[in-house]
Amino acid sequence: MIAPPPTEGPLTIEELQLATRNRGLPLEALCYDVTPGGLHYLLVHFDIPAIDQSAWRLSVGGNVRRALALSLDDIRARPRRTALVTLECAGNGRARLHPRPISQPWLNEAVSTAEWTGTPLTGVLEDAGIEPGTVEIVFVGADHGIEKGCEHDYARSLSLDDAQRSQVLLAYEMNGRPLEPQHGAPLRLLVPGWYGMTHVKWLVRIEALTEAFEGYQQTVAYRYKRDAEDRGDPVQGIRPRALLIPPGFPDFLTRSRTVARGRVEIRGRAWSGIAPIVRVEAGVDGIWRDAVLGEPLGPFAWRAWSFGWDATPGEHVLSCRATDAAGNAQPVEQPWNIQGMGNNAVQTVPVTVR
Ligand SMILES: Nc1nc2c(c(=O)[nH]1)N[C@H]1C(S)=C(S)[C@@H](COP(=O)(O)O)O[C@H]1N2
Ligand SMILES: [Mo]
Repeated sequence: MIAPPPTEGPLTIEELQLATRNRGLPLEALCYDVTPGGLHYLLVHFDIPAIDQSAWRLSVGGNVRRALALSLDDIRARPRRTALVTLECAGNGRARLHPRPISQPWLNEAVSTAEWTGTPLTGVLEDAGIEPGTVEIVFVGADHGIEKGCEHDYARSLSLDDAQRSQVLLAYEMNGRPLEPQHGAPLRLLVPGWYGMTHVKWLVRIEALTEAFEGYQQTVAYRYKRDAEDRGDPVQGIRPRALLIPPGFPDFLTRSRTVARGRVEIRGRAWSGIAPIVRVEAGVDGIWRDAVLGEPLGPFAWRAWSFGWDATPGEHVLSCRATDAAGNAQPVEQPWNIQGMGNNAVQTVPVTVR
Protein backbone atom coordinates (compact mmCIF):
# COMPACT_ATOMS: atom_id res chain seq x y z
CA MET A 1 0.00 0.00 0.00
CA ILE A 2 1.16 3.55 -0.78
CA ALA A 3 1.02 6.18 1.96
CA PRO A 4 -2.47 7.61 2.48
CA PRO A 5 -2.34 11.41 2.32
CA PRO A 6 -2.72 13.47 5.51
CA THR A 7 -6.36 14.01 6.40
CA GLU A 8 -8.71 16.35 8.26
CA GLY A 9 -11.20 13.49 8.59
CA PRO A 10 -12.19 11.44 11.64
CA LEU A 11 -9.79 8.85 13.09
CA THR A 12 -9.57 5.81 10.78
CA ILE A 13 -9.86 2.15 11.81
CA GLU A 14 -6.18 1.71 10.81
CA GLU A 15 -5.11 4.43 13.24
CA LEU A 16 -7.23 2.83 15.98
CA GLN A 17 -5.62 -0.53 15.19
CA LEU A 18 -2.17 1.00 15.77
CA ALA A 19 -3.34 2.88 18.87
CA THR A 20 -4.52 -0.34 20.53
CA ARG A 21 -1.21 -2.16 19.80
CA ASN A 22 0.98 0.71 20.94
CA ARG A 23 0.44 2.85 24.00
CA GLY A 24 1.37 6.15 25.57
CA LEU A 25 2.38 7.24 29.06
CA PRO A 26 -0.73 8.12 31.10
CA LEU A 27 0.23 11.73 31.92
CA GLU A 28 -0.35 11.23 35.67
CA ALA A 29 2.67 8.85 35.50
CA LEU A 30 4.89 11.91 34.90
CA CYS A 31 5.07 11.91 38.73
CA TYR A 32 7.73 9.15 38.66
CA ASP A 33 11.40 10.01 38.08
CA VAL A 34 11.74 6.57 36.50
CA THR A 35 8.68 5.34 34.63
CA PRO A 36 7.53 1.95 35.97
CA GLY A 37 8.15 -0.61 33.19
CA GLY A 38 4.48 -1.36 32.60
CA LEU A 39 3.70 2.33 32.09
CA HIS A 40 6.55 3.03 29.64
CA TYR A 41 5.24 4.13 26.24
CA LEU A 42 5.46 1.55 23.48
CA LEU A 43 5.93 1.71 19.71
CA VAL A 44 6.30 -1.41 17.58
CA HIS A 45 6.19 -1.08 13.78
CA PHE A 46 5.64 -4.75 12.87
CA ASP A 47 5.21 -7.78 15.21
CA ILE A 48 7.05 -8.34 18.48
CA PRO A 49 9.45 -11.14 17.49
CA ALA A 50 9.54 -14.25 19.71
CA ILE A 51 13.28 -14.77 20.27
CA ASP A 52 14.85 -17.87 21.82
CA GLN A 53 17.47 -16.17 24.00
CA SER A 54 19.72 -19.24 24.29
CA ALA A 55 20.03 -19.53 20.49
CA TRP A 56 20.15 -15.75 19.93
CA ARG A 57 23.47 -14.22 18.82
CA LEU A 58 24.48 -10.66 18.00
CA SER A 59 26.54 -10.72 14.82
CA VAL A 60 29.02 -7.91 14.22
CA GLY A 61 30.40 -7.77 10.70
CA GLY A 62 30.84 -5.80 7.50
CA ASN A 63 34.02 -3.73 7.17
CA VAL A 64 35.70 -5.11 10.32
CA ARG A 65 38.93 -7.03 11.03
CA ARG A 66 37.17 -9.94 12.76
CA ALA A 67 33.48 -10.69 12.64
CA LEU A 68 31.92 -11.51 16.03
CA ALA A 69 28.95 -13.62 17.13
CA LEU A 70 28.16 -12.72 20.73
CA SER A 71 25.79 -14.58 23.06
CA LEU A 72 23.83 -12.73 25.72
CA ASP A 73 26.24 -14.13 28.34
CA ASP A 74 29.18 -12.74 26.33
CA ILE A 75 27.53 -9.31 26.30
CA ARG A 76 26.58 -9.42 29.99
CA ALA A 77 30.20 -10.29 30.86
CA ARG A 78 31.40 -7.03 29.28
CA PRO A 79 31.74 -3.69 31.19
CA ARG A 80 28.39 -2.70 32.66
CA ARG A 81 26.89 0.81 32.54
CA THR A 82 23.57 2.16 33.79
CA ALA A 83 21.94 5.42 32.68
CA LEU A 84 18.61 7.20 33.10
CA VAL A 85 17.43 8.00 29.59
CA THR A 86 14.25 9.67 28.37
CA LEU A 87 12.88 8.19 25.14
CA GLU A 88 10.32 10.01 23.02
CA CYS A 89 8.73 8.90 19.77
CA ALA A 90 9.47 11.31 16.93
CA GLY A 91 5.78 11.13 16.00
CA ASN A 92 4.65 12.42 19.39
CA GLY A 93 2.09 15.18 18.81
CA ARG A 94 1.27 13.95 15.29
CA ALA A 95 -2.49 13.52 15.84
CA ARG A 96 -2.87 17.22 16.66
CA LEU A 97 -1.62 18.36 13.25
CA HIS A 98 -3.89 19.79 10.56
CA PRO A 99 -4.03 17.97 8.25
CA ARG A 100 -3.13 14.86 10.27
CA PRO A 101 -0.59 12.35 8.90
CA ILE A 102 -2.07 8.82 9.05
CA SER A 103 0.12 6.75 11.39
CA GLN A 104 0.23 5.95 15.11
CA PRO A 105 -2.00 8.81 16.39
CA TRP A 106 -0.04 10.20 19.34
CA LEU A 107 -1.36 13.23 21.17
CA ASN A 108 1.34 14.18 23.77
CA GLU A 109 2.09 10.97 25.61
CA ALA A 110 4.78 9.09 23.64
CA VAL A 111 7.55 9.72 26.18
CA SER A 112 8.99 7.89 29.21
CA THR A 113 12.17 7.54 31.22
CA ALA A 114 13.82 4.28 32.22
CA GLU A 115 17.01 3.16 33.90
CA TRP A 116 18.82 1.27 31.14
CA THR A 117 21.73 -1.09 31.75
CA GLY A 118 24.04 -2.48 29.12
CA THR A 119 27.54 -2.36 27.74
CA PRO A 120 29.07 0.52 25.75
CA LEU A 121 28.89 -0.09 22.00
CA THR A 122 32.41 1.35 21.57
CA GLY A 123 34.02 -1.66 23.26
CA VAL A 124 32.28 -4.10 20.91
CA LEU A 125 33.29 -2.00 17.87
CA GLU A 126 36.89 -1.98 19.11
CA ASP A 127 36.92 -5.75 19.53
CA ALA A 128 35.60 -6.21 15.99
CA GLY A 129 38.17 -3.68 14.71
CA ILE A 130 36.51 -1.09 12.49
CA GLU A 131 38.49 -0.93 9.21
CA PRO A 132 39.42 2.36 7.51
CA GLY A 133 36.81 3.52 5.02
CA THR A 134 33.89 2.85 7.38
CA VAL A 135 31.38 5.71 7.27
CA GLU A 136 28.33 4.31 9.05
CA ILE A 137 27.29 1.52 11.39
CA VAL A 138 23.91 -0.09 10.73
CA PHE A 139 21.80 -1.77 13.43
CA VAL A 140 19.33 -4.43 12.32
CA GLY A 141 16.38 -5.76 14.33
CA ALA A 142 14.80 -9.23 14.14
CA ASP A 143 11.44 -7.74 13.14
CA HIS A 144 10.33 -7.72 9.52
CA GLY A 145 7.41 -6.20 7.66
CA ILE A 146 6.12 -3.93 4.93
CA GLU A 147 5.80 -0.18 5.27
CA LYS A 148 4.31 1.90 2.46
CA GLY A 149 5.00 -0.91 -0.01
CA CYS A 150 8.60 -1.50 1.07
CA GLU A 151 9.47 -4.87 2.67
CA HIS A 152 12.41 -4.77 5.08
CA ASP A 153 13.95 -5.71 8.41
CA TYR A 154 13.68 -2.77 10.81
CA ALA A 155 17.11 -1.13 10.62
CA ARG A 156 18.72 2.23 11.37
CA SER A 157 22.25 3.54 10.97
CA LEU A 158 24.50 6.01 12.77
CA SER A 159 27.53 7.82 11.41
CA LEU A 160 30.74 6.25 12.74
CA ASP A 161 31.27 9.34 14.95
CA ASP A 162 27.80 9.09 16.48
CA ALA A 163 28.17 5.33 17.00
CA GLN A 164 31.48 5.87 18.82
CA ARG A 165 30.06 8.27 21.42
CA SER A 166 30.71 6.81 24.88
CA GLN A 167 27.07 6.98 26.04
CA VAL A 168 25.74 4.69 23.29
CA LEU A 169 24.77 1.37 24.89
CA LEU A 170 23.78 -2.14 23.94
CA ALA A 171 21.10 -2.47 26.63
CA TYR A 172 19.83 -5.74 28.12
CA GLU A 173 18.10 -4.42 31.27
CA MET A 174 15.38 -1.86 31.89
CA ASN A 175 14.72 -0.68 35.46
CA GLY A 176 16.95 -3.42 36.85
CA ARG A 177 15.21 -6.31 35.08
CA PRO A 178 15.90 -8.15 31.81
CA LEU A 179 14.23 -6.36 28.86
CA GLU A 180 10.58 -7.29 28.34
CA PRO A 181 9.71 -8.71 24.87
CA GLN A 182 7.95 -5.50 23.79
CA HIS A 183 10.95 -3.32 24.67
CA GLY A 184 13.45 -5.29 22.58
CA ALA A 185 14.49 -8.46 24.45
CA PRO A 186 17.14 -9.62 24.63
CA LEU A 187 19.12 -6.57 23.42
CA ARG A 188 18.44 -3.09 22.07
CA LEU A 189 20.45 -0.09 21.03
CA LEU A 190 20.29 3.01 23.20
CA VAL A 191 21.39 6.37 21.77
CA PRO A 192 20.71 8.91 24.55
CA GLY A 193 19.29 12.21 23.32
CA TRP A 194 17.90 10.88 20.04
CA TYR A 195 14.26 10.30 19.15
CA GLY A 196 12.91 6.76 19.67
CA MET A 197 13.34 5.27 16.18
CA THR A 198 17.15 5.18 16.65
CA HIS A 199 16.99 2.83 19.65
CA VAL A 200 16.73 -0.38 17.58
CA LYS A 201 15.02 -3.20 19.51
CA TRP A 202 15.54 -6.98 19.05
CA LEU A 203 19.04 -6.26 17.78
CA VAL A 204 20.55 -9.17 15.80
CA ARG A 205 23.14 -7.60 13.51
CA ILE A 206 25.60 -4.71 13.54
CA GLU A 207 27.49 -3.95 10.34
CA ALA A 208 30.23 -1.49 9.46
CA LEU A 209 29.41 0.13 6.08
CA THR A 210 31.67 1.89 3.60
CA GLU A 211 28.68 3.72 2.11
CA ALA A 212 25.68 5.47 3.66
CA PHE A 213 22.83 3.12 4.62
CA GLU A 214 19.84 3.54 2.32
CA GLY A 215 17.21 1.53 4.25
CA TYR A 216 13.56 2.56 4.44
CA GLN A 217 13.62 3.67 8.09
CA GLN A 218 16.68 5.83 7.34
CA THR A 219 16.02 7.49 4.00
CA VAL A 220 12.22 7.46 3.62
CA ALA A 221 10.80 7.45 7.17
CA TYR A 222 11.96 9.76 9.98
CA ARG A 223 12.77 12.84 7.94
CA TYR A 224 11.43 16.37 8.17
CA LYS A 225 9.74 16.52 4.74
CA ARG A 226 7.51 19.25 3.35
CA ASP A 227 5.82 16.83 0.94
CA ALA A 228 6.15 13.29 -0.44
CA GLU A 229 8.80 14.30 -3.02
CA ASP A 230 11.05 16.14 -0.55
CA ARG A 231 14.04 14.03 0.65
CA GLY A 232 13.99 16.06 3.87
CA ASP A 233 16.44 16.41 6.75
CA PRO A 234 17.00 13.44 9.07
CA VAL A 235 15.18 13.38 12.42
CA GLN A 236 17.81 13.08 15.17
CA GLY A 237 17.94 14.92 18.53
CA ILE A 238 14.82 15.25 20.68
CA ARG A 239 13.40 18.76 20.51
CA PRO A 240 12.63 20.40 23.87
CA ARG A 241 9.23 19.76 25.40
CA ALA A 242 7.53 20.18 28.77
CA LEU A 243 4.40 18.35 29.88
CA LEU A 244 2.29 18.92 32.99
CA ILE A 245 0.34 16.40 35.03
CA PRO A 246 -3.31 17.34 34.49
CA PRO A 247 -4.43 18.52 37.96
CA GLY A 248 -7.62 17.63 39.84
CA PHE A 249 -9.72 14.72 38.60
CA PRO A 250 -10.94 13.70 35.13
CA ASP A 251 -14.26 13.05 33.46
CA PHE A 252 -14.10 9.41 32.29
CA LEU A 253 -14.93 9.99 28.64
CA THR A 254 -13.79 13.52 27.82
CA ARG A 255 -10.87 13.60 30.32
CA SER A 256 -11.81 17.21 31.10
CA ARG A 257 -10.52 18.25 34.54
CA THR A 258 -12.18 19.55 37.69
CA VAL A 259 -9.97 21.30 40.26
CA ALA A 260 -10.79 22.68 43.73
CA ARG A 261 -10.15 26.43 44.18
CA GLY A 262 -7.10 27.60 46.11
CA ARG A 263 -3.41 26.81 45.92
CA VAL A 264 -2.65 24.07 43.36
CA GLU A 265 0.84 22.69 42.87
CA ILE A 266 1.22 22.13 39.10
CA ARG A 267 3.96 19.59 38.42
CA GLY A 268 5.51 18.21 35.28
CA ARG A 269 8.66 17.18 33.41
CA ALA A 270 10.75 18.82 30.72
CA TRP A 271 13.45 17.39 28.45
CA SER A 272 15.55 18.06 25.37
CA GLY A 273 17.96 15.71 23.62
CA ILE A 274 19.90 18.63 22.21
CA ALA A 275 21.03 20.48 25.37
CA PRO A 276 20.10 20.56 29.08
CA ILE A 277 16.80 22.15 30.11
CA VAL A 278 17.47 25.60 31.58
CA ARG A 279 13.98 27.05 31.83
CA VAL A 280 10.35 25.99 32.10
CA GLU A 281 7.49 28.47 32.02
CA ALA A 282 3.96 27.69 33.14
CA GLY A 283 1.09 29.43 31.41
CA VAL A 284 -2.27 30.27 32.97
CA ASP A 285 -4.75 31.69 30.49
CA GLY A 286 -1.89 32.84 28.27
CA ILE A 287 0.18 34.53 31.01
CA TRP A 288 3.59 32.93 31.40
CA ARG A 289 5.64 32.69 34.61
CA ASP A 290 8.83 30.82 35.42
CA ALA A 291 8.37 27.42 37.02
CA VAL A 292 10.79 26.07 39.64
CA LEU A 293 13.18 23.44 38.25
CA GLY A 294 13.98 20.27 40.20
CA GLU A 295 17.43 18.69 40.39
CA PRO A 296 18.67 17.23 37.07
CA LEU A 297 18.47 13.41 37.04
CA GLY A 298 21.21 13.10 34.43
CA PRO A 299 22.32 14.52 31.10
CA PHE A 300 19.77 12.51 29.07
CA ALA A 301 16.80 12.32 31.45
CA TRP A 302 13.82 14.60 31.90
CA ARG A 303 13.82 17.22 34.65
CA ALA A 304 11.02 17.82 37.14
CA TRP A 305 9.47 21.27 37.52
CA SER A 306 6.65 22.76 39.58
CA PHE A 307 4.55 25.88 39.72
CA GLY A 308 2.23 27.20 42.46
CA TRP A 309 -1.11 28.28 41.04
CA ASP A 310 -3.81 30.20 42.93
CA ALA A 311 -6.84 28.65 41.24
CA THR A 312 -9.91 30.88 41.10
CA PRO A 313 -13.38 29.56 40.21
CA GLY A 314 -14.15 29.42 36.48
CA GLU A 315 -12.68 28.02 33.25
CA HIS A 316 -8.90 28.16 32.79
CA VAL A 317 -6.27 26.91 30.35
CA LEU A 318 -2.94 25.65 31.71
CA SER A 319 0.16 25.18 29.59
CA CYS A 320 3.93 24.89 29.85
CA ARG A 321 6.97 25.37 27.67
CA ALA A 322 10.61 24.37 27.93
CA THR A 323 13.83 26.06 26.79
CA ASP A 324 17.19 24.29 26.53
CA ALA A 325 20.74 25.58 26.96
CA ALA A 326 21.17 25.81 23.18
CA GLY A 327 18.31 28.32 23.08
CA ASN A 328 15.76 25.95 21.56
CA ALA A 329 12.23 26.61 22.83
CA GLN A 330 8.82 25.17 22.08
CA PRO A 331 6.70 26.78 19.40
CA VAL A 332 3.10 27.83 19.99
CA GLU A 333 2.40 27.23 16.28
CA GLN A 334 2.76 23.55 15.32
CA PRO A 335 5.76 22.71 13.08
CA TRP A 336 4.02 20.83 10.23
CA ASN A 337 5.71 18.20 8.04
CA ILE A 338 4.20 15.36 6.05
CA GLN A 339 5.15 12.56 8.49
CA GLY A 340 4.25 14.58 11.58
CA MET A 341 7.76 14.44 13.05
CA GLY A 342 8.98 16.47 16.03
CA ASN A 343 5.74 18.33 16.80
CA ASN A 344 6.78 19.89 20.10
CA ALA A 345 4.08 22.58 20.17
CA VAL A 346 3.06 23.52 23.73
CA GLN A 347 0.55 21.36 25.62
CA THR A 348 -2.70 23.00 26.72
CA VAL A 349 -4.91 21.60 29.50
CA PRO A 350 -8.34 23.17 30.02
CA VAL A 351 -9.57 22.93 33.63
CA THR A 352 -12.75 23.89 35.50
CA VAL A 353 -12.10 25.33 38.96
CA ARG A 354 -14.96 25.19 41.47
N1 LIG B 1 13.47 -3.23 15.85
C1 LIG B 1 12.70 -2.19 16.12
N2 LIG B 1 13.19 -1.20 16.90
C2 LIG B 1 12.43 -0.14 17.21
C3 LIG B 1 11.12 0.00 16.72
C4 LIG B 1 10.61 -1.05 15.92
O1 LIG B 1 9.46 -1.04 15.47
N3 LIG B 1 11.44 -2.12 15.64
N4 LIG B 1 10.40 1.15 16.99
C5 LIG B 1 11.21 2.34 17.27
C6 LIG B 1 10.43 3.49 17.66
S1 LIG B 1 9.68 4.35 16.42
C7 LIG B 1 10.39 3.93 18.97
S2 LIG B 1 9.59 5.37 19.35
C8 LIG B 1 11.06 3.17 20.04
C9 LIG B 1 10.07 2.85 21.14
O2 LIG B 1 10.70 2.16 22.19
P1 LIG B 1 9.82 1.50 23.34
O3 LIG B 1 8.67 0.77 22.68
O4 LIG B 1 10.72 0.62 24.11
O5 LIG B 1 9.30 2.65 24.17
O6 LIG B 1 11.62 1.95 19.58
C10 LIG B 1 12.26 2.04 18.32
N5 LIG B 1 12.96 0.82 18.02
MO1 LIG C 1 8.81 6.27 17.32
